[in-house]
Amino acid sequence: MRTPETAYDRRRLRQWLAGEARADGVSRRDMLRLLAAAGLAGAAPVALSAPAAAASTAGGIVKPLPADLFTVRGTNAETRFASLAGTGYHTPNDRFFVRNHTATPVLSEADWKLTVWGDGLTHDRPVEFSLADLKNLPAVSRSAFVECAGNGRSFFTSQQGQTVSGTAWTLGAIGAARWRGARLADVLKRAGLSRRAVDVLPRGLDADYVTAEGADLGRVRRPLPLSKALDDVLLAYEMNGEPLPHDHGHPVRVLVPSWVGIASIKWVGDIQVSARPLYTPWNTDFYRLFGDAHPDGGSAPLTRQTIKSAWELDAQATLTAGVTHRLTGRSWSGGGGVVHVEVSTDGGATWTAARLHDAPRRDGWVRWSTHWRPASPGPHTLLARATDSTGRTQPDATVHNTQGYLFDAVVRHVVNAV
Ligand SMILES: Nc1nc2c(c(=O)[nH]1)N[C@H]1C(S)=C(S)[C@@H](COP(=O)(O)O)O[C@H]1N2
Ligand SMILES: [Mo]
Repeated sequence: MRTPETAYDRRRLRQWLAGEARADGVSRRDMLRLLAAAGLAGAAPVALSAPAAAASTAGGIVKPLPADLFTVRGTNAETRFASLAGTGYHTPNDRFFVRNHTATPVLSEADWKLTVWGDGLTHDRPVEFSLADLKNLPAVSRSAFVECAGNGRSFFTSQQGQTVSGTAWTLGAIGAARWRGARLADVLKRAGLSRRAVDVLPRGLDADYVTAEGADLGRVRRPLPLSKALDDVLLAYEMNGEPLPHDHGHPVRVLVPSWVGIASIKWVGDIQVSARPLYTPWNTDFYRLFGDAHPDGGSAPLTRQTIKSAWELDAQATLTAGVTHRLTGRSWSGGGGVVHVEVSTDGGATWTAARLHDAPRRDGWVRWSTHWRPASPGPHTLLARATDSTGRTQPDATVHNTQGYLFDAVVRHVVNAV
């Protein structure tokens, strides 16, 4: 599949080979592996300096994480899907999942500023924006989900018997919110965007990310191609009508609709605008597909999210047999709005259409419901399978990748009738 990002990535890598790209905090080995995968090799790449060591920080989420709303996983908190039943279209801020590489920094609006800098600006001179400056630009509201690329990762193991690395999310590493903020395009234009600009690199103000092996990868940052940066990306300062909460990037985060969550950098403090392609560990070693079914050096950097469905029920939920229940759930896709959802209550032997409660929405999910009367006590397997506006339907199994990204298969949700 030759997506625009694939072609763009090959061009970037060629430029790195020619010494025209920058790779900060990326090992030479990773760059060489990517070059091999893209079928580019030959010239000797420039030497890279070794990353400096730093102490790792303890995880910390500011908002309360009651057990009926969240499952805590390391420095992260997964939304319990059962807690979304009846909450409306947007995920309330108090139950929106949190994915932190390190810990939530508590930043003040008054002290915050955004620095836009780099050789992709016309004057190559840093330009600063206060929160008031951002609010003086035209405000845009948009409804979009943020979903971790690893959402559903645990099912590679529990359903497919495969080993993957990373946080063992079930399906709750997603939330949909109404975001309000300035267009990144307006900020870049105001800063003086040059025609030479190719990459935009937002960077968080949270602490350096130190891997389990002790490598300091620097602050969380991932390059965005200029084409996406100028398209539909926001610098959001409101979430569901409230100032952005601390855990979700207060006072300002990047919001990249339909793309993997890592693109939506929280607590953004500076944005490098570059005339040369940029690499960070977040578009080299992470957020590509590696494994037997993928090119040796990995796929192109991940962009759009995949397609999924979830029941608003706990795993192993208990339901009364012989009684009709109204069951609810949600389905979503990064490829387009969800147009159809089928459900099965007998492990996949028979399927019926679920009733959809929302029109198909790009960058969003649809709520759905079905009625079911468990005829007999005992375990039953519920399945839900979505189809999006591009015609894509959830498969029975997901092709394995070592880091467990983009799980899209139908999940087998076991409940117990009593
Ligand atoms: N600065 C910063 N931005 C970040 C992260 C982070 O750890 N630090 N995590 C990313 C990842 S992997 C995801 S999935 C989303 C999660 O957003 P949320 O915590 O608001 O749900 O934020 C992204 N932005
Ligand atoms: Mo993520």
